[in-house]
Amino acid sequence: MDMSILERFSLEGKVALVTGGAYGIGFAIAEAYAMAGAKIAFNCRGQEHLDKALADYEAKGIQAKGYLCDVTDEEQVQEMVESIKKELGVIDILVNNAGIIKRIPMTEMSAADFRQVVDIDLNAPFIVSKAVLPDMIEKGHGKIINVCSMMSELGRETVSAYAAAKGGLKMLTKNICSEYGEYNIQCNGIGPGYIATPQTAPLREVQADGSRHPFDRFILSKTPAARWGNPEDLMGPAVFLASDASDFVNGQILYVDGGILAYIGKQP
Ligand code: NAP
Ligand code: GCO
Repeated sequence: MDMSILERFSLEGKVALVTGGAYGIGFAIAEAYAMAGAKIAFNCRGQEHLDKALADYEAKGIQAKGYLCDVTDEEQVQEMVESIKKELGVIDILVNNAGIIKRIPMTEMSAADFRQVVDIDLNAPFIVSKAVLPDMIEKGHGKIINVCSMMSELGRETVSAYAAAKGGLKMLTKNICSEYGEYNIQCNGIGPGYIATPQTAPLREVQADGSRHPFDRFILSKTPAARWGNPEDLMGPAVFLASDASDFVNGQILYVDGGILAYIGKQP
């Protein structure tokens, strides 16, 4: 009997690694994967973040495995992947979610700052993908989801390093698709719009006079949905990209942006 349509979205028996899954978008994606039946592994750099995340997953009934691992460090990544293999099994689903942003005008940005953003947001997805691909090839299937951005398509002031990294991540996604699609490995991107997480908190800060941050107002004028996204808005699209339902989807970036990329913006 053919798989039912809902079974196509099941992640039962799968092992998922979500990098940077301690909070924010990564936490929501990992939670969704657990709800769909997957075993969850996540990592971050801060012990405090790790401890709080384990408690937060536990509070949702999720027995996640957490690892202290800087995704830019190839040795730490290899060790983490080996530990996950021993404790949970071979990684079936990788979400390259860990990321940072530095909002600095390019002419004022140091080369070191530029490099750090590119290192975490682009080099690290290469490092972690390279660590999980051999087992995916041997197993005959795998899902890699790269967390891209509006800045994979558009620029804006002060985010030169981030946009360069996320633009590169879009092309790394297409290249992993091209190089490993024949092994039944699908590599797609998910492109969140403006999502309310700690990373965007400075852009939503309430002003001294109680008014909305100018950037907050700007984003609401540019979003047909007239709201910021929440990490929960990414849960369904992320499950789709990790499941059998997307086995013939490869090299695509699925934008979850409330319509920003389609819209010129509300007339002032
Ligand atoms: P966030 O709230 O700042 O969380 C980032 C996570 O990544 C944290 O768990 C952080 O934990 C971890 N991390 C950062 N650098 C790391 C490293 N070198 N090694 C391991 N873990 C690291 O960010 P977010 O808003 O959830 O964003 C998650 C991803 O979505 C990022 O790639 C971001 O670029 C992308 N994105 C965000 C938005 C948005 O509007 N929020 C929109 C589009 C795309 P530690 O600091 O403890 O390591
Ligand atoms: C910014 C924001 C954005 C979001 C996201 C949009 O400063 O413009 O941080 O970059 O994080 O990437 O998709």
